[in-house]
Amino acid sequence: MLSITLTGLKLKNPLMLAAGIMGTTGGSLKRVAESGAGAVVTKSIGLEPKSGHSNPSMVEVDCGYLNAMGLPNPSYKNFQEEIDTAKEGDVPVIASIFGGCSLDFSEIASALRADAFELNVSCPHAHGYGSEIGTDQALVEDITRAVKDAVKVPVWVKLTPNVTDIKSIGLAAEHGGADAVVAINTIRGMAIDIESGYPILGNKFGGLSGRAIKPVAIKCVYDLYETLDIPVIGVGGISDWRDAVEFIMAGAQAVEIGSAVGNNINIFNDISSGMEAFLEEKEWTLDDIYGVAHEV
Ligand code: RRO
Repeated sequence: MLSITLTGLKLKNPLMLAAGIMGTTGGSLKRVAESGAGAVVTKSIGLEPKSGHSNPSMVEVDCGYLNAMGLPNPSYKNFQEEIDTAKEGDVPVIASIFGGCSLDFSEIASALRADAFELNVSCPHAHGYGSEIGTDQALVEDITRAVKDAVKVPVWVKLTPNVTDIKSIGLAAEHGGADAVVAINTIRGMAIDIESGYPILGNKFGGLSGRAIKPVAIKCVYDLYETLDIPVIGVGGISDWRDAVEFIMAGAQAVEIGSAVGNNINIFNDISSGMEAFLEEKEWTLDDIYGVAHEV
């Protein structure tokens, strides 16, 4: 009832693990796959091993989390084995990758075997990476095209909400040949400890995720659906089946779940059952609700 074909990939449901959560080892990705996810996305992988920003790198705030992990990863040169282990979970494995230029991205993508690539041009706190390049339309188009030329599998581009007009960046990805866009990465934010007066995160600022960002993500998905011809994948603050339905109504063909997986690894099964019961009661299919908010 919930199965879909997304950029050519067959998914048993439209609920995927978002990049950055339980995505650094093949074992944890496999565990999420076996817990009901339709697909899993790895932690973002770069050219060289990186230890990330200093601690604290994550803090709980009202309605969400602030993180400045700083792209910690073992390098693509040490990651194929993890992807192969994740594949034992029998769902598509999407490699999230990052770099500073199109050459970095194409080197990594051509070396890894994955079912699709998600290009991270949206991390809000990484000097020379992420949103520093993902706010430049020409760079986004160039990087997307370079990866499309280097691989035969679908290429998704994960967008930053930290821009005035996300539609123009989505269009740049589409012009570069992207098969889908993913919206959104975290929203730049900060917290200060009032006893000491110091910023709490080791990196001083970071990215906000969790419930607080859902309305921002919904608006981005809604706008991208109106503007683009390629599928939009929604992510940001999903914690129950109602949130997933809302994203699909806004125009997402599928969704990714991040922060909420930290509290409940069974969330994929919980959301699938909730969505199935809702659709059955309404006598609707996924197709009936897809983008329905645009019809009013
Ligand atoms: O590693 C991180 O600090 C990180 C990444 Br790569 C990202 O894309 N988004 C985010 O909030 N944190």
